[in-house]
This record gives sequence, structure tokens and C-alpha cells, in this order.
Amino acid sequence: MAIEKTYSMIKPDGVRNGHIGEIVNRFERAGLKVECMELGMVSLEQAKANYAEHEGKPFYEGLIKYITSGPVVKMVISGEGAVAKCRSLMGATNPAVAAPGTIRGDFGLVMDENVIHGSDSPESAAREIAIFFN
Ligand SMILES: Nc1nc2c(ncn2[C@@H]2O[C@H](COP(=O)(O)OP(=O)(O)O)[C@@H](O)[C@H]2O)c(=O)[nH]1
Ligand SMILES: [Mg+2]
Repeated sequence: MAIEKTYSMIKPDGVRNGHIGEIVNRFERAGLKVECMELGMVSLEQAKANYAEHEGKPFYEGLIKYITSGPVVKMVISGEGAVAKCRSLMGATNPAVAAPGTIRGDFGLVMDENVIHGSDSPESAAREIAIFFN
């Protein structure tokens, strides 16, 4: 393991339902550090770039519409093994099966609104950080 950076984003439902503080608290309690943080909208260009790998899938259009529908919290998180650590704190993609104690398991209900995004590799993290922070 090494000190890594990852991109994490509290999605519109997480912001709307008032989970910002709890999520940031979980990251910090786990020893991760918030390097950058911004509350704001995701542009259509940013949404398409971030989710390029999913273009053409049945849920793609809904995903783009959703992620641009309301304010999100964009974050750069750093720490030892930050990419995997964030993913494990997030839990499984589908909140219906995400383990209790994970962010998605505790605050999500459906796949379309699953509370949080996190990069899936150090390479994705570098790409995604460049999309959202200059
Ligand atoms: N409605 C729907 N949304 C999906 C599905 N798969 C993925 N998504 C959404 O697209 C996002 C990106 O998918 P993916 O990269 O596979 O999952 P993640 O890395 O765990 O966020 C997920 O967080 C979901 O919001 C699906 O089968 N149905
Ligand atoms: Mg993903």
C-alpha cells in the first residue's frame, strides 16, 4: 500500500437527505484526509466524462440526468490505500445488498440513488480528479 488520492462524490440524494457530515466523519474516522471539497453542480460535460465507461448501457441516460440534477459534494480524499478504503466504506453498488455499516447500506435504498461515488482504481482516481478539480 501507499499514500493514494481518490475522487469521492456525495451524490444528489446524499446531499438532499442530509448525509454530508456523517459521510465526511466516516472518512476521517477511518484515517483518511479530505484534501479538497466543493459543494456544487456537476456539468453535463463532467458527468459524461466521469461515466464514459457506462455510455450505451440501459441506465446511462438516467445516471447522467440524475448526477446533474442537484448539488453534490466533490472531494479529493487521501491516505494509505485510499482508493480501496473509500470503496469499502461505501459498500456495494446496489444499496439493497450493501452491508449494514457501509455508507450505501445505511443511507441508500435503490441503485439509481446510491448516495456516493468513489473511484475504482488509482488510474480512475487521477482521471476523475482532473475532471472535477483543476
Ligand atoms: N439503475 C441502474 N443504475 C446502475 C446500474 N449499474 C450501475 N448503476 C449506476 O451507475 C453508477 C456507476 O456504476 P458502477 O461504476 O458500476 O458502480 P460504482 O463504481 O459502485 O458506483 C452506480 O453507482 C449506479 O448509480 C444498474 O444496473 N441500474
Ligand atoms: Mg464505478
